[in-house]
Amino acid sequence: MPKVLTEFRDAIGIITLNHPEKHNALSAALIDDLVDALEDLKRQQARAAILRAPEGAKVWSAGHDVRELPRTRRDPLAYSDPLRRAVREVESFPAPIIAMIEGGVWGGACEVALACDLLTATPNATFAITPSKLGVPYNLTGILTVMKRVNMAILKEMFYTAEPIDARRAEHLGIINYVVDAEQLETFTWELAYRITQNSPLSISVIKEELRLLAGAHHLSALTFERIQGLRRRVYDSEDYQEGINAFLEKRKPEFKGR
Ligand code: LCV
Repeated sequence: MPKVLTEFRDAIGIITLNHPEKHNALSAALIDDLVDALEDLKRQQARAAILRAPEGAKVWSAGHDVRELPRTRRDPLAYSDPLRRAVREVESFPAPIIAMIEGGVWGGACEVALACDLLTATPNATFAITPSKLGVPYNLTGILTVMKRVNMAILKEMFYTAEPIDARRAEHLGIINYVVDAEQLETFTWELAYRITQNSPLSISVIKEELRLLAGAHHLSALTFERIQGLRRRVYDSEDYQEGINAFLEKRKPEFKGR
């Protein structure tokens, strides 16, 4: 059973995350299907795409599949990690992607949603950035993705508390574009996508790529990069990293010791 469903009409692609048993956790298999769906829409020259969960979803996506996080002192968010691949594919897709959010968006799924070009959401949607809850040392490009959308004061609150913020607050803060009642969300989002498809796809795709390049233009020396990687390694090599994952799998609150 594919873990994402794809539709295409009027030059708009609709990708629906479709693994409800695991709350659309971003497993390697789901990400493979997501990337295939984006490739397919690229071939069909989609002028806009909508990334959504099934109607009425209580959870848009539960984030990285915690069961797939490495336990063997390996970087959990390395370049080849499926989550990293998904974010790169979303950001480099040659047309605008609108994340249409119902329900909770957790962890790495928050990064995928915020990597999209626009976000629409129902009032009950929530957004939580959760690495500190699991003991995961988020990676530089992942932090950069969310930094592009969330101002530093709010981003620090989201990273440090790992608590969800609701769609109204996110809209007020400019993190998402529109909050729309559930009954109108699909039509509203479709019409937004349709208006985009009536403009020049060539102009829009080059502007999207320029914005991606300019927003990502941060100089980091090799020394700084290696220093950060060393700091991150101390975290994913730590007992706390193991404790965070064990606590999740054992459905209990983690007890972090700072070592
Ligand atoms: C695997 C899951 C998951 C899941 N993975 O239903 O950003 S980082 O660095 O943190 C990154 C590493 C990351 O994205 O980490 C994941 C962050 N995600 C979260 O913290 C959300 C974890 N999930 C939850 O808090 C709850 O599952 C929610 C609130 C999403 C739904 O709660 P609910 O009570 O409705 P369950 O918790 O009972 O989950 C149903 C099944 O889905 C699995 C969960 O283990 C359970 O499986 P079993 O039925 O086998 O016990 N599941 C949920 N999230 N991210 N598996």
